[in-house]
Amino acid sequence: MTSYVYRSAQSIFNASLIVNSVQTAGAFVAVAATAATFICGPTHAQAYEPVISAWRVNLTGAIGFNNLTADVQQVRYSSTYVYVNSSSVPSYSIGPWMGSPNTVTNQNFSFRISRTPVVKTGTKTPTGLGNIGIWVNGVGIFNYSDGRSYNNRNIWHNDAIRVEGPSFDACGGHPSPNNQYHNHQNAACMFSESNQVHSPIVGYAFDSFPIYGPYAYANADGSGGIKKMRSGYSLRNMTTRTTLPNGTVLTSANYGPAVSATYPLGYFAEDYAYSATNADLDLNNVRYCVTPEYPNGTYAYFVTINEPGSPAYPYIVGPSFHGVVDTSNIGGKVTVPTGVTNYNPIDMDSSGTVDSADLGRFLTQFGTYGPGDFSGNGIVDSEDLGIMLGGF
Ligand SMILES: [Ca+2]
Ligand SMILES: [Ca+2]
Repeated sequence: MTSYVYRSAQSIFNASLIVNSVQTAGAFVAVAATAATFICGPTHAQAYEPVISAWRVNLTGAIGFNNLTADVQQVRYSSTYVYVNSSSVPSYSIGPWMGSPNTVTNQNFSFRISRTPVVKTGTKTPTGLGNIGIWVNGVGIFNYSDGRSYNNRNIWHNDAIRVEGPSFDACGGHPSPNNQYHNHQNAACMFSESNQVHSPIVGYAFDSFPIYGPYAYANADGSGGIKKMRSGYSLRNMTTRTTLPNGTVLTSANYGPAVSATYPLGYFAEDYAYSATNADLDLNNVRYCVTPEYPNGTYAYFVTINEPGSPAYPYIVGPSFHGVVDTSNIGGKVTVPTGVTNYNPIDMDSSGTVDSADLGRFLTQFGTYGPGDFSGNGIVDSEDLGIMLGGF
């Protein structure tokens, strides 16, 4: 049986040398699927943990905006951390950014994500300015804020989606003053959303908990089909800004502007109030639940939307982190220690070689989104098969 598998894989490999059209690659899948059915017995090697395999490593030399190297350049891991190097430039087309004087440059980021995230007890840590996490393609995630507040009093905080929204491109991103491309909301071009299947892991926050796209299992135990995760926040019913969402009555010096065409409801984060009624997620856009990648359950953030193209506050992560934040990620220049192991996305079962067992895992993802999307176009397809076969 083993030798049969070997020959099957070898014949697929040989065939790949002869033809490489997409149409023919489709035929490969049929052949490869046949091969996969002959793989017998359990594979002893384990799939990578999602925190290692979720990243979109650039295996094709893909370039993004201004010919900059795109996506994640390298993923390495130790027993405690996963280290991610990226440019913060996606491989999909970005821009223009109306009215923005900034451009996009390679940020040469180095971040680390813990393999064992820890829940923060007591008062949670607010998400700050700058990166609060990273998408799986290495692009930085910012929180709801644009860093400004009404009259600089740090009471009524501008909502970046409302205030900076005109400078966002069609992918919901724009560059910061230091020319870092980032999103305050769903990275709409990173993959195709489907309301029929559980969304993939789209990033990790700097407390090392995963971030999922908008659609998840209806119930936290994995039952009930698929539904869009509902934020608990909604706009407050008010015409003046004299109280905070928790009911605190402000002194007049700390009033915000009355609701108007210039300052419509939603202009400030404090225009929203949280209610657990009908919400799927907690104050920080988190719930503990079963996901495809974490069948035993995990705390997870969800990108929240009203509908595609319409983000819902608090959008991604926050206003505070659920877990203990790794402050070493501030600035994005984490030093990678010696003795770390390089992650090879094609060796899907982490056995050390690319072989038929990897092909079997790959085929289970075909036509979906997952770690087998080596090309980074959002779907596991024949191009990815070619990349895998090239590594045999
Ligand atoms: Ca392998
Ligand atoms: Ca692909």
